Amino acid sequence: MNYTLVSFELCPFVQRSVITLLEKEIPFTMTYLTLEELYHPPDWFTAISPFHKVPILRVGEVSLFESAVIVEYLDEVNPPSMHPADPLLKAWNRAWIVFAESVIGAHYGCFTAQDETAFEQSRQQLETRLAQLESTVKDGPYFNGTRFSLIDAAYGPVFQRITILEQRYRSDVLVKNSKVARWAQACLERESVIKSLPANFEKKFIDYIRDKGGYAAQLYGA
Ligand SMILES: N[C@@H](CCC(=O)N[C@@H](CS)C(=O)NCC(=O)O)C(=O)O
Repeated sequence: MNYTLVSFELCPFVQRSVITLLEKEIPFTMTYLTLEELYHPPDWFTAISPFHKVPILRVGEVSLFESAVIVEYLDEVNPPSMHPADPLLKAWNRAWIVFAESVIGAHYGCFTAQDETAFEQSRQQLETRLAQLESTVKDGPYFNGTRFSLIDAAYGPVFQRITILEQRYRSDVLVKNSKVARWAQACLERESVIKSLPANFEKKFIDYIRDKGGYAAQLYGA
């Protein structure tokens, strides 16, 4: 099967699919939307993306949307599965993959905050979310132990972004939650997670924050 992934370079949701494709050694091609095209989607993109969001996975004539669904599809048709085999544990993993979107959202709120109040609100939300996550993490190094799973592919991208910004400013949000911090480190060191980042990602990410202006730009963009 020939897969094409429609992407935007800074998107953590796209990266989930890239990590899954790399882990499974599935060949694929990428098409990138620019930031301008993401804000003002061209007709070809609105025709295949019902919510005008990336990622889109083109599978023949079908355009799949929603990153969690895309990776489930890739996992199902390209065994062995990257989910745990036990149905209850699999459902538990899926539930916490849904939760990842709120971690990504809280972190997005931090690095796009226009004023200090908005920043502190998002920061607080991120801390709450990571503390909730802490209670779910076991012995590691990955969420399910020694085996890298779809849930690690879901969190790896947000751990990368949190780490980049923590290194530029505050350095406590991950460290406060030691089990999450250890899990994050294992994900950061995973080859597929590293390779899923586009070239010069950190510079592009910081440029994006700087261009958004406001409080976060002062904090992280210098
Ligand atoms: N729930 C979606 C979220 C995808 C998403 O928010 N993508 C962002 C880029 S990171 C996007 O396309 N934003 C454009 C828009 O919201 O119009 C998924 O998991 O695929």
